[in-house]
Amino acid sequence: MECTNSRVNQFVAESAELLQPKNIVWIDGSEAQLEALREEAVSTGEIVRLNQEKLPNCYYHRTAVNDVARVEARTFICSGTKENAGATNNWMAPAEAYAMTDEIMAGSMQDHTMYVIPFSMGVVGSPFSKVGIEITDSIYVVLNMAIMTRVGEKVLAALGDSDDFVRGLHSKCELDEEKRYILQFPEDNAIRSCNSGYGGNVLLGKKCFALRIASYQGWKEGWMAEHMLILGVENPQGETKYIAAAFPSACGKTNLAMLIPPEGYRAKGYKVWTVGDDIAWIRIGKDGRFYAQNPEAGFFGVAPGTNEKSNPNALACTREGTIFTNVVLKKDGTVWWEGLDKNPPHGVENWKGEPWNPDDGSKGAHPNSRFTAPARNCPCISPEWENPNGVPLSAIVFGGRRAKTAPLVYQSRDWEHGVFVGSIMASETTAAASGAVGVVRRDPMAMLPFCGYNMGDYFQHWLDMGKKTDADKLPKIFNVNWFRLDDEGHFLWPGFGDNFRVLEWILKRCAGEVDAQETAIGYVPYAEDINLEGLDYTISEGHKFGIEDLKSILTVEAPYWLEDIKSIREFYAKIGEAMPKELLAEVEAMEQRLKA
Ligand code: OXD
Ligand code: MN
Repeated sequence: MECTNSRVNQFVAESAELLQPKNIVWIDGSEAQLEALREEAVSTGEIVRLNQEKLPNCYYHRTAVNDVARVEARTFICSGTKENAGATNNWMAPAEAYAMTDEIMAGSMQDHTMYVIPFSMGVVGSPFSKVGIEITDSIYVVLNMAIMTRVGEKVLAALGDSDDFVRGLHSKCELDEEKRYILQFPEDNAIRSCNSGYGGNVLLGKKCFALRIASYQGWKEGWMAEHMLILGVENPQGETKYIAAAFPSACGKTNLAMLIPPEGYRAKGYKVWTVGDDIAWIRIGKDGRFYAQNPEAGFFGVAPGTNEKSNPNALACTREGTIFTNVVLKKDGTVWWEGLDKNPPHGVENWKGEPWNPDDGSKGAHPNSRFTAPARNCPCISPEWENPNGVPLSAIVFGGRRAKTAPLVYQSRDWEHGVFVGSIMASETTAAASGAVGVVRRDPMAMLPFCGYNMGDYFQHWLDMGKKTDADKLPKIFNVNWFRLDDEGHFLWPGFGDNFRVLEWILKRCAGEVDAQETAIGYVPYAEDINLEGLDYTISEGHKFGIEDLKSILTVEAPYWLEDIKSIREFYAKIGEAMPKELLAEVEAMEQRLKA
């Protein structure tokens, strides 16, 4: 494969000079080349070929035991000044970061092949899309990138001789935790990742590029890169409305993206279409509306808890062409994880490769074990998911895990207030599960670990985006909370498919078809306006869900909110100087309304 882009060639040459690989292989995107790499990785044990009858074209991989998740403490934004990274990011001066990783990575590929992966985030050639070049010494990375992004020759063709590409450098080195670094250089369009082999740290197209670098690019170029799923709701008339939604990790984003509406709705002809499950790039279209595109081509989903009931669509995605990481490997060459079914296998190998039985008292699959599955496998993939112009958004939804504080759903008063609602997003840690009000972690727009610049500037960018178009073209902003608990810690709302009832209310609000009550925090539904037909949910023994329960989870609990305001102020204070004054004024205004 020939590359004529001199900047790409220069980046590859400089990388080779540093890494000293045995040889260099360019990924052309052909099935023949990928198949040869699978063969090679199977022969070295890097991946295991699974039962090709039951799981055609599926493979299995284990990461090192010390390398199973993203490492936020070792993730740095290396911008010119500390101020540009802001108080919520780790910062390292670029010169120091390059010198440090030069030393760590020098000669690290001496006995290895260096792979060069040209990849596109977004449909190749779309005006939304961006190109990256990832250099890596891992075939596992190559194979995952080939699922999660569009790779190969066609990407270089689309790039032409442009310099607008992200330079991504990954080397596994010794997988030494003390020398593990995930470095983003937003001002240089560059990423460096070393001493890890875990997806979130090494599939550089995902969090590193499509969120950290892209959020910075969006700020500079007038668009947005967000940690959001995108879904379409089709009504019985065949019209589809689109929603983008941001939730912190582990709040069921993939489940919501692939939701199946309750039976009664399906009978009438309602349907949910998945456009994306993790990342949305949002631009203002020619008509002034906000359009969202999923820059990825696959799903890097958490396996445990995924089953025929919780998410049959996700499960269906994994039946072909999928790579499983850190799950249980069964003797018949299939896989298992906690929550897949009620028949845990016996006498198998756990995620570490040790002999394992379900009564051992340990988990067979790592809680953060993953599947990497092609989006095209998804039974409900939207016919619009590869539309080069993205899909027009009716609503943006924020959400978190709050035991008491937030109601099931509320709508912001306007765009600016909606930005405020996103900025105060939070989730409670496990203490919430036992009914106590847990430890609150603020996670604005679910971007705390993924914003590539100063969070205060990021908020200002959101405010500015709202001024770039007419108010009636803007998506309406909502907040949901599927996780309200009673005093004994039972979930008061059924969640999963029944969340469709809330999406229906949201879209009715967008169309101006339903009234709402104005409260101190925003517009809350009248309980009668949320359709409960066919809802059958038992909250706890002898307690069936009814309209009174709905009313209770729609109430705004002023004391909890006043308590929350303290933590909001602390968080805003931490952001400091860059904090937009509009949002500071929103806190004051909300406090006044709560006290009134
Ligand atoms: C993810 C995350 O892996 O948000 O998507 O952590
Ligand atoms: Mn995510």
